[in-house]
Amino acid sequence: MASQKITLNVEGMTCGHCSGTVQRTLEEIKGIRDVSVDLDGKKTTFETDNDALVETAIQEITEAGYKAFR
Ligand SMILES: [Cu+2]
Repeated sequence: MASQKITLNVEGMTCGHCSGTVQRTLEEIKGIRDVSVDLDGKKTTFETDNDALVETAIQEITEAGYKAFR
């Protein structure tokens, strides 16, 4: 499968600590690369070639205490 750029909306981030937590959470998922988090824009983008990892990303962000959706 080709690499895709995914954007997720993330709600609940209020500061750089929050965005750093989301960033690290996503970087720990094998198969997700090039993570960036936009605190003001309330979103994150990353690259993956495994579409199933988008659900994993949403779950991990939720477990970290934020709300993520496509
Ligand atoms: Cu914060």
